Amino acid sequence: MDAPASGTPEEEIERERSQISAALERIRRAPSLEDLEAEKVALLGRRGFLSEKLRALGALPPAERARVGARLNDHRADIEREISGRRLALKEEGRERRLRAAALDATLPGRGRRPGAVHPLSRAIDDIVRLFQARGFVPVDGPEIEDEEHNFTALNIPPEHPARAMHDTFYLPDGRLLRTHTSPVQIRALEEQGPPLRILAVGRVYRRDADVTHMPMFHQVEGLWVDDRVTFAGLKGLLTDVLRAFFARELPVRFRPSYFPFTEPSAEVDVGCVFCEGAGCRVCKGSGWLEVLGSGLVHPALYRRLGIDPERWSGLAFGLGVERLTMLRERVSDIRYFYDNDLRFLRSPGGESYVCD
Ligand code: 2U9
Repeated sequence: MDAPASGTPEEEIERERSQISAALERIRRAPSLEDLEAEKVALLGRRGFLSEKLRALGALPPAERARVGARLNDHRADIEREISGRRLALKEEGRERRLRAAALDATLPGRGRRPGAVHPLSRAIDDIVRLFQARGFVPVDGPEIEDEEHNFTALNIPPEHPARAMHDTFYLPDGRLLRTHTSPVQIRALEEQGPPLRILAVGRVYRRDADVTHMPMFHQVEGLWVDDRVTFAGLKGLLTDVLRAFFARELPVRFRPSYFPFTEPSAEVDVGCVFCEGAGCRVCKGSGWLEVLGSGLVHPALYRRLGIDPERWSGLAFGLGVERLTMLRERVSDIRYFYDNDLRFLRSPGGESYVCD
């Protein structure tokens, strides 16, 4: 503010008016709330322009004091009105600036939320385990590094048996091996707890093999139910029910005679082709059937080796490859998709690019 005025009262009033109107103009143009606050302090603060003027009132004669006082009050009211108007305007400008900075186009389509999903193989394992648990089977674990005794010999696969070569085993330098099936888990359960038992061995197995339907590591589920009255008819009923529940369809199921060293009799289990409904297609090689399981009654030689009486106990056994069953259920054309970790596949395993035609 200018220095205290000297001159005629008219000149002084005129100077004061122009000072006030300059101040009001600064208020209207204040670029920020901080500048506005500084202006307020300079005009209305304890040592501000108006306070100095008011203090000077006391020195005036009473008649003039009232007049000048009234004028100063008018100035104060003008100043306060302009300040609160500018404050509102600045706040509104700030709000608009912030909104513009966070610009949101409400007409854009939503990005959506992509929740995680359980891997198709884990989903299949969960389903299979649940179905067998509902039928009294108890899941059991065992080592993935095995010895020849538990992986082969105890299963009636002696050293020179061609089945050993068929399994394409990974051997460790010390003669141990990566289990080629989950059967040794069940041998260990028979050794440790003996019959009666109803167990499910689920886990990774390893074979030197790799193409569109084979991986060097894959997952098996094997079941073993040993009791005093287990029958082949029971085996057929059990597996038929579980397969229909797994595929959620009343599929035709057939048991075809086969050979495994650890079961006698043995049967491979087929379901009506889920792709062509039995008419014959590329996947079922024109047969109308898909092989999904191996099964049989436990070979008496296994019991004898373990000191279990084959006259007293009978058992059913089965084995399945989780990847194969999942490929059929989800219509996946290449086993390697399960392990590529490509989110496009994982979000839609049966999606167009991955299905069998
Ligand atoms: C014990 C006794 C018997 C397990 C069985 C199969 C038939 C079978 C294959 C299916 C596809 C393996 O993953 S696959 O290549 N399995 O065909 N497995 S019976 O039999 C046993 C297991 C343990 C003590």
